[in-house]
Amino acid sequence: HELQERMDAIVGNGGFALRYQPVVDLATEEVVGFEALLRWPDDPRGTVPTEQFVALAEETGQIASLGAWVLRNAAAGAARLQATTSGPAPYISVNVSARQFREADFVDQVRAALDTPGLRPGSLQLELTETVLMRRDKQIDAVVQRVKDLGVRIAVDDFGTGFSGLRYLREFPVDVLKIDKSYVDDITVDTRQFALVEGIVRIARTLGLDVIAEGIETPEQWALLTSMDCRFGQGFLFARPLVPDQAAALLDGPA
Ligand code: G
Ligand code: G
Ligand code: MN
Ligand code: NA
Repeated sequence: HELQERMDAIVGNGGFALRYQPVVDLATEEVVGFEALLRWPDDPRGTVPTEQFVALAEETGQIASLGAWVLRNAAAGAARLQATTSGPAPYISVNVSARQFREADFVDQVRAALDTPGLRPGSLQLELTETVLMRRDKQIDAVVQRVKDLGVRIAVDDFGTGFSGLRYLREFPVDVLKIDKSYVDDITVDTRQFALVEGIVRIARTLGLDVIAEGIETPEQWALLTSMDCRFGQGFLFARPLVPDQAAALLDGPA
């Protein structure tokens, strides 16, 4: 459990890193927001994959302090990005794991993040996976409602990869569907995959939800998504997860 000890030390030193991947309006390529992505800090022994240490942190309970660190730092990073632009304020989207969502002080952590000086009201979004929505109960519903009341938007991450059915879309105050990369990958070669993505886009529009296609890597994928009126996207075609200075460079400068 060497990794576990190293993680404790890093959280203690505030030493993780965040990258910011732009979300763009597919019609205009304008950056409308960023997804905060957690990275193990550079160390001589190489970098640990995020899935791996997030999963470990969930098992050990360290996700509580790690998640709090992410929320705080993503909010501070977003406030700095928003201060660099005279254009519309980009939002910040933060991944929240199932166990983090159940921490007793989660709503307080969100409230604290929203109190970050300079962070524009309404510019925080939380990404929940279908796993969270699948295991919904009174506690989860109450937490979602409380963060929604604080003006936070709720996105369903990795949409289409869970076994959650669609019922929660009717019962749950979701704002955004993020179409998983695995659906986007084959839309240019597989007409069934194309039809599925088109169907998701239509469901989102009918329900009044925003939709973001994830993992766009080619101009052909971009063109097809635009042709089906998928409004937003992210992926390596537009930008990889960026350090703050690179992210700021994509925004209009100060007036
Ligand atoms: O950035 P990357 O592709 O390596 O992310 C791998 C996985 O880790 C993704 O599923 C992503 O949602 C998750 N992830 C990235 N950052 C965070 C974070 O801050 N908190 C949580 N819980 N998961 C994250
Ligand atoms: O589970 P989630 O959707 O949060 O995962 C986001 C992860 O996907 C991030 O780690 C990010 O680095 C990765 N990612 C984002 N865009 C692309 C892309 O175009 N191609 C690939 N291979 N990975 C991507
Ligand atoms: Mn995500
Ligand atoms: Na995803």
